[in-house]
Amino acid sequence: MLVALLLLVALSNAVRVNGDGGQCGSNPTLDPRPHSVSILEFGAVGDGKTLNTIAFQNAIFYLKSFADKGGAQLYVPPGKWLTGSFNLTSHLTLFLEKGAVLIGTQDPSHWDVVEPLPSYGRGLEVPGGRYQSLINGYMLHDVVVTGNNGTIDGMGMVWWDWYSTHSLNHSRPHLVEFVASDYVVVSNLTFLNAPAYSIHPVYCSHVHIQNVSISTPPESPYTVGIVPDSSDNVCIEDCIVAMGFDAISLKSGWDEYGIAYGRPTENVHIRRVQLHAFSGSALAFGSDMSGGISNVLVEHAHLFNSNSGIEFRTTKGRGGYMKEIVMSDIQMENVHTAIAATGNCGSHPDDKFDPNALPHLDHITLKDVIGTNITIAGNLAGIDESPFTNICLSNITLSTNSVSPITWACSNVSGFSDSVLPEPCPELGNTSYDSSSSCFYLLSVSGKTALQ
Ligand SMILES: *[C@@H]1O[C@H](CO)[C@@H](O)[C@H](O)[C@H]1NC(C)=O
Ligand SMILES: *[C@@H]1O[C@H](CO)[C@@H](O)[C@H](O)[C@H]1NC(C)=O
Ligand SMILES: *[C@@H]1O[C@H](CO)[C@@H](O)[C@H](O)[C@H]1NC(C)=O
Ligand SMILES: *[C@@H]1O[C@H](CO)[C@@H](O)[C@H](O)[C@H]1NC(C)=O
Ligand SMILES: *[C@@H]1O[C@H](CO)[C@@H](O)[C@H](O)[C@H]1NC(C)=O
Ligand SMILES: *[C@@H]1O[C@H](CO)[C@@H](O)[C@H](O)[C@H]1NC(C)=O
Ligand SMILES: *[C@@H]1O[C@H](CO)[C@@H](O)[C@H](O)[C@H]1NC(C)=O
Ligand SMILES: *[C@@H]1O[C@H](CO)[C@@H](O)[C@H](O)[C@H]1NC(C)=O
Ligand SMILES: CC(=O)N[C@H]1CO[C@H](CO)[C@@H](O)[C@@H]1O
Repeated sequence: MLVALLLLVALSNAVRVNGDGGQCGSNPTLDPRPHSVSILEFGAVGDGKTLNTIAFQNAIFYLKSFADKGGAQLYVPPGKWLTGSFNLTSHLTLFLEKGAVLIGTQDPSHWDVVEPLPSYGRGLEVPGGRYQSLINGYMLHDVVVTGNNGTIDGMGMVWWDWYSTHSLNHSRPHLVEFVASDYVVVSNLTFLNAPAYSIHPVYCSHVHIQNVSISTPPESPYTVGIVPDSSDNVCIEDCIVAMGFDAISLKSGWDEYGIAYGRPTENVHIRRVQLHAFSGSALAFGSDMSGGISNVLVEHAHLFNSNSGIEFRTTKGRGGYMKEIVMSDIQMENVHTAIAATGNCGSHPDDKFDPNALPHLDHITLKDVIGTNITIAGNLAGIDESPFTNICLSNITLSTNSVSPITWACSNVSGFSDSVLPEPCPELGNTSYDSSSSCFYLLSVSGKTALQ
């Protein structure tokens, strides 16, 4: 009897996101949900004018009852579906058909205000609460946001204006946010005009972001594409991201709040991505990294038309670490600074931060990189009391455009290099890379174990 009961419980928790969700080793196999309803059945009108928030909330409330029956799909047909923020539920697939555009309302009163994230202690831009994202998942399990190239358009223009004119009452919302959730898939969609971030998994495990296209205009202030934040087992693959600020940015909390929360971003695999970051970095680490960032593998990335290609940002007071990060097969074009690291970047949430909480940057490997039209090859500025260590560069050729007389600038860093052009600063040595055991360590990311 007891055994049968346990079995039933196990079955009813059947994971619909099968395979190794969050790992790039194999595709997540998405079993079709046994039930599907259309948003039309909840009175939604796709005319771009009718506000459909209640229809989405009601549909999802109804679909909650299928959570223990294998889950359900909410189908959104072609049309322009104006909505305010809504919450998803577990064992749900939100499917946007080709020609379906989910449009975020520009009326802030239709965006709920929620508590700040504990690892940040306050809103990022304005102290206190923050606007909830357009689409939210809170403590969910097995959720898929996908489609046949449907679109989620945040209509961020008004938010960018409010940000720039300091008229925001709360920090800007994101497009899709998952908090404390696992087995999450976001795929086959286009994301446009995010007010702030486009996809933000925070305190999540097993997140798979695949084949999405994300963009905001170059002038949009501090808009970011994908932000894995205090999350682990994350795979990002086959994505095209073009943003005003950073394309992909890994984070893990802010100063004393992030240190206290103590949840790192780790075991992240990023591959086959095209990243364009107008005023920020194509691939950024930090500056909010107080919970630590480690075990990250980036492969086959094309970084172009960006202010920086790869950038590590931190500052005193952050604590935490950025370590065991390997990037290989990187192609860069039209990038101002190819590789940047700074130990003096970013502000503090309040005056309660501990200035003696020093961040550590260690064991960063970058290899097989080719770049054209680069202005500065590397600008690495570590922290006096906590120098950046074991930066390993190998087989890197950056063609610089002679706009700047400086190709490398280094302080408070040390490392190794082999076959790097232009020749790096003496701090990075020119020892044979192969003979330096400090460049070798075991990296185990998403099913891949590699001696780097
Ligand atoms: C959505 O979830 C948040 C918790 O993340 C909650 O505060 C809010 O009330 C929920 N909104 C609705 C409409 O259920
Ligand atoms: C990527 O998504 C588009 C629709 O957005 C789809 O047509 C295409 O087959 C997808 N590619 C892969 C590899 O899944
Ligand atoms: C996906 O939709 C966007 C517009 O929302 C369009 O620009 C893009 O070409 C489409 N991609 C594919 C593969 O159909
Ligand atoms: C901020 O709040 C004030 C006072 O409630 C309101 O008049 C203003 O429209 C709000 N601004 C935004 C951008 O929501
Ligand atoms: C993306 O779309 C393609 C083509 O329809 C489909 O084969 C694939 O399973 C989808 N992938 C995901 C992760 O939804
Ligand atoms: C070189 O890159 C810069 C951006 O760093 C860009 O403004 C410029 O147009 C590029 N030059 C060429 C020839 O592509
Ligand atoms: C050096 O990197 C290039 C790609 O930038 C790659 O094609 C080549 O095979 C690498 N050489 C070695 C010796 O690994
Ligand atoms: C790098 O190598 C050159 C000669 O190959 C040598 O003169 C120079 O001192 C070396 N620099 C370092 C930092 O080892
Ligand atoms: C330990 C160390 O190398 N400290 C240096 C850090 O960078 C500053 C500015 O370049 C130098 O003045 C320190 O000597």
